[in-house]
Amino acid sequence: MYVDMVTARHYEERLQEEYLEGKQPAFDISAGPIPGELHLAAGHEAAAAGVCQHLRDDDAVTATHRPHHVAIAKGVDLERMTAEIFGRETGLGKGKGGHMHLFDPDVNFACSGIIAEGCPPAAGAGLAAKKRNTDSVAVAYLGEGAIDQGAFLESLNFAAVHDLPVVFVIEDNDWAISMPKDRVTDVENGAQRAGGFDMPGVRVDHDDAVAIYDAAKEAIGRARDRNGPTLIEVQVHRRMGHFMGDPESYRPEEDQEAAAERDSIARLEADLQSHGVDEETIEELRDDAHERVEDAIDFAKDQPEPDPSAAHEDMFVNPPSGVTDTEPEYDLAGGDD
Ligand SMILES: Cc1ncc(C[n+]2csc(CCOP(=O)(O)OP(=O)(O)O)c2C)c(N)n1
Ligand SMILES: [Mg+2]
Repeated sequence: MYVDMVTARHYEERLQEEYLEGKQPAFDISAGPIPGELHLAAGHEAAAAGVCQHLRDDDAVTATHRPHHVAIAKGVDLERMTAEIFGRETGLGKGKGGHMHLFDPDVNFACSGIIAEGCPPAAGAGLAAKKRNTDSVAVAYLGEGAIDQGAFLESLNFAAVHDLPVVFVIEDNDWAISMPKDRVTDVENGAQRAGGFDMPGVRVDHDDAVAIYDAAKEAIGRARDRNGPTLIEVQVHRRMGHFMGDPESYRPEEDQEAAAERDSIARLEADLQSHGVDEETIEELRDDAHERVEDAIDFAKDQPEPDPSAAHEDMFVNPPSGVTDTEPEYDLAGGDD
């Protein structure tokens, strides 16, 4: 868990630096080595590491618009993921999806820029596992800002009614862009939503990786044993802006300071030390993680950009005529249309 967490933290800090290159002084979102929006997840690492530790490659995970920590913990190929974020041809989506649309079929990982969008596909993956009679499970991540979305509530219902092996994980960072949680919902915590669907709902109040690990162990075990879905809410902290370039003028300074103080990585380090892991070992793990991140960034920067002529490739199964010269791979309709 520690390795996943320090990898993810260093990754976000390095992307923050890379992203700003060329975008200033006037903020130009398309300039620099990382084009487009960028949502960083520093402060969310424990929610990824504690849950994904229990998962196998055949288990499915759908993450949010803030996906890197979860992708890292799920074992997504870091070099191809970074190439995707840098918009390069060898990226997971040939450089055309960007940081919010990372797909790695080798480890069954996907994410989306549409909030709560990962919930229905996770329920679908759970249904597929059930129909195929395997013991794989699916995990859907969402933010606390998405707990009133229809896609989430319908997926909870579907998973409950069909007893699907799905775990829903709400990352509660108190903010949905500039909107504080208590202005959009009256429930004290998102895990209460579970009651309406007669499924277990658990809240972990601190971004304590070990507590999250324990809660996830039970929920994922329940799903694997075919005992139905669980909803977990985890308190995390947004250490950075909603997206890169967010001036956070809406956010009280104390809130920012509190997020910086409650550091799940420092907490886990202290835990490791109290269990006899020495500082030298911790440093080694951290250095190796940092090196892996640097290698992935170097790799990405070396990769070619996609040829503009590829812009329309891979968009349609059966491209309308004139959209692309490439022959359709499939003929699902079995006819001309
Ligand atoms: C369906 C939908 N509505 C609105 C948006 C715009 N949007 C992007 S992120 C966001 C807030 C998300 O907050 P939360 O779910 O708490 O996740 P966080 O950003 O805090 O991780 C919104 C409203 C969107 N992407 N999708
Ligand atoms: Mg939020």
